[in-house]
Amino acid sequence: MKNILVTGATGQIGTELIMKLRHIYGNDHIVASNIREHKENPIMQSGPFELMDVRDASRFFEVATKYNVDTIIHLAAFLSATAEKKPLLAWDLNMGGLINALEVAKELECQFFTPSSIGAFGPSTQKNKTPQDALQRPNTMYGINKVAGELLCDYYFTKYGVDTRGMRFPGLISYMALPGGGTTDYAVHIFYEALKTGKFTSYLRKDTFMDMMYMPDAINSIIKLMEANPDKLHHRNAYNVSAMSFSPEMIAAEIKKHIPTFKMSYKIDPVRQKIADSWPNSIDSTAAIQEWHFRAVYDLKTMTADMLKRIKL
Ligand code: AKB
Repeated sequence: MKNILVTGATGQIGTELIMKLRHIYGNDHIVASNIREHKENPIMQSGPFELMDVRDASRFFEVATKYNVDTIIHLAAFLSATAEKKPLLAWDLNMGGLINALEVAKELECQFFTPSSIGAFGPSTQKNKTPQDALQRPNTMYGINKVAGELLCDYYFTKYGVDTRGMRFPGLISYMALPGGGTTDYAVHIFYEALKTGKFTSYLRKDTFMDMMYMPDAINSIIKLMEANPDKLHHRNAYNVSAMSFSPEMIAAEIKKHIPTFKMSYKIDPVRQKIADSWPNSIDSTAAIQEWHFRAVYDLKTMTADMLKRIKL
């Protein structure tokens, strides 16, 4: 990885990933791109930035060629709850953007990463310790996009030799940039509300288990997977990765250890509850551990303590 183009750069993953990549590979070698500018975002000042709609194939080629990129990290996408509200737009952005990104990677012979998700599984998938190779019949637009995306990445690898790599991310928890439009977002917002108001209303039932990961682990995993020996990667698109699995009542209890007056209430959003119910409770990361030594450092306890320490209101 020498010159890396990151799409969806001002989002939750992009912001932290770009800061880290610029630190490792040098500011000028990491090109951030997004559909709009976010002046306050730290990535806008620390290196090259290009306005780009990933659905615009010729602009994608233009930006990638201008910076002579050899790696594309394609993050621009709608998350699950937004995709469920706007399914046609989600298809257009999530699939249209991905095929353009893969075409550029093919033409310019780039290494390629795009995230999949626990959303690539559905209600008929084994719920606990979901294996790497499990039934994938999601019933959400996001899930359909993710499964099609995994297959498309496999296709570009086998047919054109594009070095595609991916992970099925769980909910990602971070303090630098807020998530937007996801089903797992509650696990970030709860910290801000706990610190601001001392209370939080969960839109998911208290016993809804989902996989999660703290952002530093997610960022390190992306870099580790991209630097892994290609000969060892049998699953490529995409690896199950998880650091912890918890429910709203469990994270509330952990926050209470730091803020004893914290109060949790529940007002269920049927759309997000239905999505969460269709996803696994916990996935099995064995293939990622075996093939490229995936490892997450943070668990619920250490992530909670760090979030509460680092959030600046
Ligand atoms: C979402 O909730 O949509 C995402 C995801 C798990 O893919 N955070």
